[in-house]
Amino acid sequence: PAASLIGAPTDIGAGARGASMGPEALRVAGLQPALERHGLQVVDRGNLNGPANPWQPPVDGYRHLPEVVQWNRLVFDAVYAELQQGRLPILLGGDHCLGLGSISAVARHCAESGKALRVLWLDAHADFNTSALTPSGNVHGMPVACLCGLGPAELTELAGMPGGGPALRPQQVRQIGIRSVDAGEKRLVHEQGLEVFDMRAIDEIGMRQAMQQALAGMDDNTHLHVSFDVDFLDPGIAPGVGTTVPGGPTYREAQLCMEMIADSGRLASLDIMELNPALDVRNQTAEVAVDLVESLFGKSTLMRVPPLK
Ligand code: DIR
Ligand code: MN
Ligand code: MN
Ligand code: MN
Repeated sequence: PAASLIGAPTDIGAGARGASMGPEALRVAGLQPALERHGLQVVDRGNLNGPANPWQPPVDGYRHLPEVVQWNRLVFDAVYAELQQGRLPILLGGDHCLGLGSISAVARHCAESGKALRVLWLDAHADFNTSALTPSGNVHGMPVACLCGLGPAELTELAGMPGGGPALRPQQVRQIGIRSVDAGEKRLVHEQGLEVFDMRAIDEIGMRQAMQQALAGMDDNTHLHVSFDVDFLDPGIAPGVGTTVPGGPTYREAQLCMEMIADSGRLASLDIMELNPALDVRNQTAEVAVDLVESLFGKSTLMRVPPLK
C-alpha cells in the first residue's frame, strides 16, 4: 500500500493562529518513518501554497471565505490526484475547514469509481454550523454541514459530484467523541439525523461498542475516510489544539478507537487536523497524534489473527 502526505499549512478557518504549523510538527514527530514501520510506502508531497491569513472579522457569517475557498480547492485537487493514482492521501492540517476539500475529493472519487463511502469524524465538536448559526464565523466549525449541502455554493459545490448535489448524505457520517455543540447547531444535528457517538454515549456503552456500531454495515466495496481533529483527544494528553474541550477520550480509549478502525481493513484516506504547535508542550500533542496514527495503520502489541471481534 502506498500513501502520500499532503501538508496544508494554514489556520484560515480557525479561531486561534498556529494550526498553520501543524504539518511541520507532525513531520518533526516522525510521522513518515512511523507509517513506514507498518509496511506503508510513503511519499511526502510537501506543502500546498495558499493565501495568507488576513485575520479579519466575519463577513456575512464567514471569516475569510474567499481564502477558505482557495485553500479548499488546492486540497481538493491534491487529494483527488492521489486517489486517482490509487494512493492513500493523508492530509496534514491545517485547521479543520480543509476537511471540506479533502472529503469532497474522496466523495467525487467514490462516485466515479462506484464505491460506497463512510466518513468517521473524530472530534470534540460536531462542525455542523452554518453562517446563520455560527457563534464565531470560523469555517472550521462548518465543514460537515457544508459537505451535506448546507453552506455557500462555493463550498457545497466544490466536489462537482456527477449529477450535482452535495458530497455527502448525513447517513454516511459517524461522529465520535463529541462534547461541544453550539445551541443552533444542536438542533440542526438532530434535524439532519447525524449519527453522533458523543462522550455520554462513550461513557455509557464504552469505546468498543461505539466503534462497533460506527463501523457496522461496511463491506469490501466501502471506502472509509477518517477525519481526525486532534481536539478529539482529552486535553490532558493533547494540549496543542486551538479549542480544547475537557472530558475527551483517554489515551487508551483513543488507541482502541484507532485499532478498531485498522481492524476494519477499510481505511482509504485520512485527515490529521487542528494540531497547533504554538499551544503545544514540547511537541507532545504531535507525538501522541503520530502514535495514534500508527495504530490506525495496524500497530498492535500482539499478533491477532484474525483480529479479535
Ligand atoms: C465552535 C468551535 N463550534 C465554532 N468549533 C470548533 O466556532 O463553530 N471546531 N473548534 O473544531
Ligand atoms: Mn480508489
Ligand atoms: Mn473539527
Ligand atoms: Mn474540534
